[in-house]
This record gives sequence, C-alpha cells and structure tokens, in this order.
Amino acid sequence: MDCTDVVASSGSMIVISNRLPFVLQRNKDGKLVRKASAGGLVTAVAPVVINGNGFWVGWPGIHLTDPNEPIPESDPGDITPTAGLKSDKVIPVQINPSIFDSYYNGCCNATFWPLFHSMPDRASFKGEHWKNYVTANKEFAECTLKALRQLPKTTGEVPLVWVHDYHLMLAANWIRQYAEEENISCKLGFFLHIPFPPWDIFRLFPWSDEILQGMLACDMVGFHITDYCLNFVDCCQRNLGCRVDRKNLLVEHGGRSVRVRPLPIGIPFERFVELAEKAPKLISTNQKIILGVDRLDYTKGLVHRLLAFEKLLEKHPEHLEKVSLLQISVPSRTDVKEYQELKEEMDQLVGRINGRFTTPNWSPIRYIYGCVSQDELAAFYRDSAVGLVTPLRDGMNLVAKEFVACQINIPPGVLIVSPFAGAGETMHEALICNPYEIDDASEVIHRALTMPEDERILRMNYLRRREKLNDVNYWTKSFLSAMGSLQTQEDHDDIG
Ligand code: GDG
Repeated sequence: MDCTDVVASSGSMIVISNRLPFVLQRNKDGKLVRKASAGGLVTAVAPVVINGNGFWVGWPGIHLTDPNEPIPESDPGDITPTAGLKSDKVIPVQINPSIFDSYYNGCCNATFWPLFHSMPDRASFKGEHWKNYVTANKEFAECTLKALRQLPKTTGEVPLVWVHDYHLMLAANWIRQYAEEENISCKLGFFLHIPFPPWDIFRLFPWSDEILQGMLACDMVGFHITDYCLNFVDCCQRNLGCRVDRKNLLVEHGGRSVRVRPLPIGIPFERFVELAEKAPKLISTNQKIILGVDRLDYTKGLVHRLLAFEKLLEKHPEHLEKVSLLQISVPSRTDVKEYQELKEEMDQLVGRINGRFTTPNWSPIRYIYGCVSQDELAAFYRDSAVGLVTPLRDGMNLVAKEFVACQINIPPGVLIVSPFAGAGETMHEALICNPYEIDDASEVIHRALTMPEDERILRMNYLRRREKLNDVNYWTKSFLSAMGSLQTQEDHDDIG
C-alpha cells in the first residue's frame, strides 16, 4: 500500500510548510504558472492532502503584488503528485518582502540553521530577525485558519494540521489559540527535518522558551531520531520546568501531554530503483568512482571530505590513476557571504589537489558545481564504487538512502556515512566515518575501496531491505499513526 490510498482518518489534512509543494513563476507573457517539485516528501504527502480534500499552506516562491491574483491550476499534461491539488486547496502565504527576507534569510538560515546543526559560532542572534520570524509565523497561522474555516464541519471529523520544519516552530501556538477562539477542533502535529540540538546549544538562543512553547502547542512533535527527541525533552524540562517522561517520550505542558516521537524519514525507494534501471551509462567500467552529492553547505563537511581524499592518495598511492572523487555540489544560498566563502575554499582546494596529483590520463577530483538531472544522479548512484556521505551534522541525509536504492549492480558498492547524520544512526551496515578525523576517514575510504565482494553484497542487501521497507510512504503513515489518524481509502469509503 502506498500513500495514494491513505487519507487522514476522521478528517482532512492541512499541511503547512515554508514553501508550497510547487513554486509560482511568471511566464514570458507575465502569466503565473506552476513549477512542480519532485521531492520525495511532496510525493508522499500530497496524495494524503488531495484524497482527504485538505489544503496546503505555504509561500509560493514569488512575492505577489496583487493578493487577489488567482493561483493557476496545474497544466493538463502535469503528471507530478501535486497535479491533483486544485488551486482553491492552496493557500499562498503573502509576507511583505523585507519581513520575509529577515524571517527567512535572517532568523531561519542565519540563526536556526547553524544553531540547530550545533555550530553556534556561525549563528547570528538579532532581535530584528526574531521579531520578523514571529510576524511571519503569525501570518502562516492566520492562513492556516483560513483553511480550517473552509473545511466542512462533519460530526466526529477532526482535521489534522501538519506543521513542517524550523521555519514554523511558533505557528502552532497561534493556530491552537485562534482555533479555540473560533471553536474549531483540530489535531496539531509538527515534524523537524533538521537536528534538534542539545540543551547547552539550544539555550544560547535568547528566545528559546518561546520556541519550545510553540512546538508544545502541538499534540505530537516528530524528529528523525531518538537523540533529537531526547534533546527536545531535556530542553522542555530544563528551560520550561515541564514534567517529562523520558521512557515514553512525553512532555506535560499547559495541562496536556505532548507526545514526542522518532519518525525517521525515508525516500521513494521504488522510484529510485526504476530510475537506476533506466539511467544511461555515464561512468566507464574501468574507473572506480567515489561519489559525493550535497548542497554546497558548511554542514555537509565538504572541505573535510576533500582533505580525507587527499590523504588517501598520499597514504595509498595504489589508488592513483584508478580512483576518482566525483563531487556534485549544488549551489545553495548563493547570496550569503559564508556560502560564497565556502565556494571559494572548495574551488581552491579542488585546484590544489588536482594540481598535485593529476597525470596526463587522470584527474583525482571531478567537481560539478551545479545541479544534475535525476536520471544522471541515478546513473552516478548506480555506478559508483563508494557513496561518501560525511556531513558534520545532518538531520537525516537522503543522499545516503538514494545511493543504496540505486545500487542495483552485483556486486554493489559501499556506503560510508558520518555518525553525525540521522542516516548514520539508522543505516547500521554502512561504514561509519568521523569526518573530523581526517586520517581515519582516509582509512575508512581505503577499506571501502578494498572491501571483499561478499561483504559488500551482505551489507548492501541489509541496507536496501531496510530502506525499501521504511520508505517515504511508510514515514507518512507513521506520522499519521503517531497522530492517531491513519486510515486507508477503503476504510474511509466504508465509513462514508
Ligand atoms: C533537509 C535536512 C533531511 C542533491 N543534488 C541534486 C539533487 N539533490 C537532492 C538529493 C536529495 C536532496 O537533494 C538533498 O537531501 P538531503 O537530505 O541530503 O539534504 P537537505 O536538502 O539539507 O534536507 C536533511 C531532509 O531535509 C529531509 O528531512 O534528510 O537532513 O537537512 O533528495 O537527491 N537532485 C537532483 N540533482 C542534483 O544535482 N536532481
């Protein structure tokens, strides 16, 4: 069963996320058009919204000057998962551009992103950004109320509001308050896609109590792994003095018991297998590729990775002219100084390492600064000998999962994962590599390159089996189940 036949039981689902599941753009005639997103999350969640006649609330990716300008319907030929999401089921959040900039680039990306990844020295704490974060969250909450008001009031049906990620940690507070004022019942759930940091990091944020109160306005709060759940529970106890139950992951707040749950996200496994089966051959069979795929972000450990690879070539010259590192770095937040500096550092490092080891027939690093198509990505995943996923800190990391899904060749390659990614906690048969320990990291890569075939097969079989079972549809159903809201279309029809 996939999510095409799942609806949230006894009520519709409203998803609220910073971005809508598609972006709006203007075509050359100035008309608004939808540009679909093919991400796994959208693929899994959109059918649940559509089946249950729910709503999606989010920023449309463009500042609209006329708030009454209609949202376009999807193209007739659109086959993406959001094609069935009618424009009247989409609530675009409009926020004044300068407030949005301060909320998004300021508070979300310059404060919460580094802080929650346990890099407080990179975080800026500005009262102005926080003020605009509050304003923006309130706006998202008001738009959610618009959606709640439009749902038919059927006896016994309680709609489910699913709030996503660090952009919207306060929104549930107002949604609960406004809904109570208007006598609308709803269940509120939250999922954080990035890590939740330990208390000693979290408390550096001057308004940390407000964040916890915002999240605790939900009935259930989900994180990728148990460690993040425990960090959150700990913060609730130490910041707010809440009574907590660590064994059952419960936090008492405002006379309610809030459930905290580890819900590790998965990928659309079968879609990646199909992509891998059809993908072109882009890597010739006589080369061994170590693959890295990341947004160009300081959390992803890219500099450490290049240094570990350099150390490998230094200590194990048998790999010279036989092994290359293919690093795909997708441009991200390019108008931010820190990201520009990281790009410079990477360019220089790639140049230095290639200058040091390149021979007339071979270059050690192939560096793509840009995005590749999904077909190309699947080809790289399938034909690489090693998947190198070594973030300094990462909520989960989907690349690790996509890599194993595409490893359909026999014998397969080897996955290397950092213990500081959620994926490192759950993908037990991968080789674990501490990216900070450059020397040891180079040895782990060497071990992966020289691993016997039978061990590779055994490890990859286990990894693939787990990801196939725990795919993104399973994640969506686990969320609904944790909310007490899981039902199939069949059950729904029976009741109806
Ligand atoms: C956040 C959390 C958590 C990358 N390059 C290309 C490309 N990609 C796609 C991958 C993958 C996605 O981007 C990256 O996902 P990650 O999980 O690695 O990282 P974040 O974007 O930081 O996501 C993270 C996630 O939320 C989900 O909860 O796992 O920890 O930080 O899907 O395939 N796709 C294409 N071309 C590329 O060049 N087509």
